[in-house]
Amino acid sequence: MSETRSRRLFETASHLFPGGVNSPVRAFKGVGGTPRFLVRGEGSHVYDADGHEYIDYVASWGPLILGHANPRIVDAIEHAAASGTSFGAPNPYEIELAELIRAAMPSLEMLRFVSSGTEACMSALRLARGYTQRERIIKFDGCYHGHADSLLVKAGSGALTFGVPSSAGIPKDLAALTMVLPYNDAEALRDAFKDHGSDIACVIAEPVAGNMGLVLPEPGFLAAIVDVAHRHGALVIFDEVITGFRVARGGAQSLYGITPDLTCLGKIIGAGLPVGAFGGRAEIMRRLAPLGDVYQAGTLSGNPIAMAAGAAQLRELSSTDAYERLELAGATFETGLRAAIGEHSVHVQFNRIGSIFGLFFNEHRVRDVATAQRSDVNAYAAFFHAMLDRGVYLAPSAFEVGFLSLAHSSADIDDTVTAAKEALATLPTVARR
Ligand code: KE4
Repeated sequence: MSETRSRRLFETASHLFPGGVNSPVRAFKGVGGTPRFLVRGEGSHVYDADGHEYIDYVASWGPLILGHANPRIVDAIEHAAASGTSFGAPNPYEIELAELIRAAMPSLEMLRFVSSGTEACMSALRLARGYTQRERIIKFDGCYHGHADSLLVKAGSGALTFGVPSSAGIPKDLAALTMVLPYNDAEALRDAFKDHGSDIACVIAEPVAGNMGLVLPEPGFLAAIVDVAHRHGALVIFDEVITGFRVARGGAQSLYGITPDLTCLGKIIGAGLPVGAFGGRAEIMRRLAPLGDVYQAGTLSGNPIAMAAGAAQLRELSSTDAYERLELAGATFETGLRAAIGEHSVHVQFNRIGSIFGLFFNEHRVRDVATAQRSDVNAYAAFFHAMLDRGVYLAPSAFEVGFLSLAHSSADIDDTVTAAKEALATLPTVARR
């Protein structure tokens, strides 16, 4: 498959942007090869600069749950843009989107819009620290909450020691305030609170982990987070940037029946435009400026076009059977993929929740980042390219997830399964059963 124009564009981009990209994962470093420069999306398909067509399972990393260029969303954007692109002032669109969010996720008694998931998580963290007047935080290894300094931290030497920076440029004293524990390890969480409970402001968690591949919470884990944190006066922040309006209309908190104190959102609520949000109990949110003493602000927060796009998307999702259709698509996809995997003697862990799926080339069940990292990333890379060559665009990293949308047809799924059967057969370490 020729990638001439993508290659030329990547060459030019590499002189303009570090790594030729504006977000690292897009550079294909995890899978090798030339990133495809995409020029158009329509429904479940995307088209690259060389004219190749792909069935898209990246979906802009989650926002496009209705598919690309959905007519209702394009109309909403065009209509809002015709009245101006930004006011830097309150506008009715903010209210419309906020009410749609709150109707689906009532734990967000009050919320604040920002322009990315990073901003949402960074701001929620500051609010939790301000509200509790404590400085330590807990996150889980393998969970990603955007690139704020306190969250780009990895586990220190011992399981319960304090974090160390996982990026250059982060003050080690700041990183040391972040404790990083294994996901799905309630015992480690209890131990951390036993040792430092009175200093811990919050626990932030992806209620379903989507940044180490797809890792589901084990029974009792999410409830344990809330139980232990609250017993020590700490807040619980659910980072639902991926799961919000994805795994259910009310997000993972509704699916699992667990209510956090604060929730971070992004992706789907912006329908592909830059939107994040954080919200929760009103008494906590009222600590935010201009009411309270925790400062947070943003020039383009509540941007009218982004708000209109997000509201259009959430209105479409509020139709009665949207999540039933997403579950049906996910189940059909899973049946097909498992059949393809079953035809070969290859160790693949296929995980799915609703319209999110993950593939680990791994003999064992994956329950945390340690087990995830034992996956065969070379096998994933070979599979990725074999699928790309057959017109299927998966995440260019073994530690991301895939997304189905309401635009994916049964023909898309059939074609993907056919491609997977052929792709698996090309992997050097795989034999046909
Ligand atoms: P953004 O700042 O990228 O909008 O959101 C950060 C974020 C926060 N929380 C969760 C659970 C997230 O998954 C993300 C961002 N997700 C990645 C991919 N898994 C975005 C892709 C990228 O970094 O380019």
